[in-house]
Amino acid sequence: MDLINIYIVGPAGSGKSTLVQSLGGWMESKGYRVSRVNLDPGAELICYPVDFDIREYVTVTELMRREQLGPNGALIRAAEMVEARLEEISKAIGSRGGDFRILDTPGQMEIFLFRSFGPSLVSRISGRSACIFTIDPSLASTWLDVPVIKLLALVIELRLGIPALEAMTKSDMHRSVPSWLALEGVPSAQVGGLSGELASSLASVVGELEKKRRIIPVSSKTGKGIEDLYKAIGELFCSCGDLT
Ligand SMILES: Nc1nc2c(ncn2[C@@H]2O[C@H](COP(=O)(O)OP(=O)(O)O)[C@@H](O)[C@H]2O)c(=O)[nH]1
Ligand SMILES: [Mg+2]
Repeated sequence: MDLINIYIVGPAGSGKSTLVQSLGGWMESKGYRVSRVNLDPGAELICYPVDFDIREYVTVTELMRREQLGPNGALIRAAEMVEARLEEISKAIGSRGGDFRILDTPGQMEIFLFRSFGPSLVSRISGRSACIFTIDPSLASTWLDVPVIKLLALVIELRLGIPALEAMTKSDMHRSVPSWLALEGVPSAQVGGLSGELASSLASVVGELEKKRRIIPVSSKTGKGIEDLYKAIGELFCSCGDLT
């Protein structure tokens, strides 16, 4: 089986690092070899065993101290420093093998997506690649949020050039997935006001662009949904859904 890179991308606090830990642990329990990569120069504590750590090259804390920068300025500076050493860094990451390489991306997803950091790195690292977009339940509180989530997933695919799966994290914190999350369109009866009209128009445009993907609820705390996520990764690469 060719190595598969899985990039975990999502807003700060959406459960990326915890998912690296739970998904990696689950894969290992099934006998797969997994390497874990931290690409977040701003990470403080890391909850999983790291095989490659970007903080060996640059850390936000050190930049704040040395260059008298605030946290956002230091993060941008860190991204610039990574971009300048991309060749060396991607080679070092590429030397960490296994069946799966799970890559934890910076807390602030815009640093990874909208600068050259993410797209350039993804294009340099060997193996087949996919991305998991981690959606915090608080980002999905009404049906108006569906087109926003779907649009963000498309932006991720557009910027990184790899397929994205949508995972709603922390599913143990809500009793069931709201029915509108499986929505293929926004119910016209609910459309009202500027946001409603916009969401409805966006939903029809996004619906045409997006492959019919469901949002997969997962909990890193209980392990529920981790196997579904794994199967969805399999389906991206092989129509039978079996990675082997
Ligand atoms: N209840 C619950 N909390 C979670 C889960 N996943 C992550 N968290 C918590 O959410 C917070 C942010 O998680 P983290 O993985 O650091 O997010 P990141 O910034 O996206 O890497 C932490 O306090 C985690 O313990 C989950 O599945 N269930
Ligand atoms: Mg993190």
